[in-house]
Amino acid sequence: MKTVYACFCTDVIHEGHMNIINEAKKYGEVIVGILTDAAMIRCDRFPTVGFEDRKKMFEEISEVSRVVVQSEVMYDRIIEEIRPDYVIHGDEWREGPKRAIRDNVTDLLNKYGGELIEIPYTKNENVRRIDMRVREKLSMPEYRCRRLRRLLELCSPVKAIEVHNGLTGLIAEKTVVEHDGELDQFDAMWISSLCDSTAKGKPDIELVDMTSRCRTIDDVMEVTTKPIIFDGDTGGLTEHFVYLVRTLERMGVSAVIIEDKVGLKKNSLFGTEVEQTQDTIERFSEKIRAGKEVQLSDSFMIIARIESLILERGMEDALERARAFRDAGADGIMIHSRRKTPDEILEFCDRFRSEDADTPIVVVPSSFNTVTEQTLAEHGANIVIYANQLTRSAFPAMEQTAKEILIHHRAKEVDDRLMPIGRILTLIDEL
Ligand code: SPV
Ligand code: MG
Repeated sequence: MKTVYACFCTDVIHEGHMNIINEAKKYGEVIVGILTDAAMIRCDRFPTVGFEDRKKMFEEISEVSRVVVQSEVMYDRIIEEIRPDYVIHGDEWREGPKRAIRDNVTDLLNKYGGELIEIPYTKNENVRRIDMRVREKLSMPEYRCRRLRRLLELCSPVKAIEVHNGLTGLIAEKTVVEHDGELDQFDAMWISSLCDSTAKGKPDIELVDMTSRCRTIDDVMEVTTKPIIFDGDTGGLTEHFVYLVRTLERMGVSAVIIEDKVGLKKNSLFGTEVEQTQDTIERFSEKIRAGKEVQLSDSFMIIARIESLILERGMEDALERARAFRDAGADGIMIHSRRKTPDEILEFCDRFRSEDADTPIVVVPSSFNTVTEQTLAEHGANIVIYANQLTRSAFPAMEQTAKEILIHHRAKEVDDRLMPIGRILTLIDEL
């Protein structure tokens, strides 16, 4: 009996999947592979159904003789293990980043004379609706909020990118790349105070009020499913911060990061060039404690951001604060630096990790941007935030276009650089 292998990355079995299984059956014994959660988030999206239940779903199909676990997006290991006569897949992977998986499978099959069977992807209203439902579920507050904690278990590190409106949210949500034979995408979104303020033409001094910042969160949430980490600046007065915690939890935000500064907050990347005051350990710990006390769910995270290195108060001060804020209940520590090299960040991570193996560490490599995610993770960082790069790339492009239109008194000269009208009209999916 010949064997046919089909890997599925789905929470629901619909007619498209059954079509693949029925077709596979014509060629031999059907072996189904189920992607693990960690592989699924690289290749497609977060599962809404647990791994065991996804596996069971396929075990219950009589046409399937065996269900196996595929723990990597690429097929090398699984093909070596089961050496199927055929691999079957829908033809949608001929386009876009998933083409890399197809190339990987054909290379592997060619080595021993295995064959690829491709069948037309089932595209109809019913399948589209089912897909939309899964996405909507992922965007619901309780599902979205708790996924950051799950990501911390699955990814090393979790990668978040700055978003400040629906459009940047869509970029964070949908950008998938193939590189070096692997697929990758961002895991989470960062709603930066700097970029949210800049998008509104305002300075980053806690001038944009929380109502307006929550409006930004809502715009992002409307069109995305990935977890959100909110830049809560100083958190304001403790008496106000507790209300913010409740609001963010209700909205489905996964974490708020608050920084240990008081008074008129200025952006950290100014460092000591402007006057900035660090809060006392006691008072900031009290703010964290108050936030944790009002929090209702188990999932929401309050992360304490330490500004000692930014304000040149030294490593010992940073570490003392990390211990104190963790003991006050902080669910994670963000350590920031504006040095060009990552040395002090890595030293902090090493020293904090040597005494605390678990508390998540968050880093923002804006200035020390030569360091890779892998190095940061090796030193114990759990979340890496790309805090402002979307805004900083969009602004010069827009400014250049505005200048050239003024110079040429027409738009023809800029046209080659622009997204085609056809693409912008179809960029946003309709319901
Ligand atoms: C932000 O993105 O608003 C931040 C990070 O707080 S930083 O600008 O580096 O201070
Ligand atoms: Mg900020």
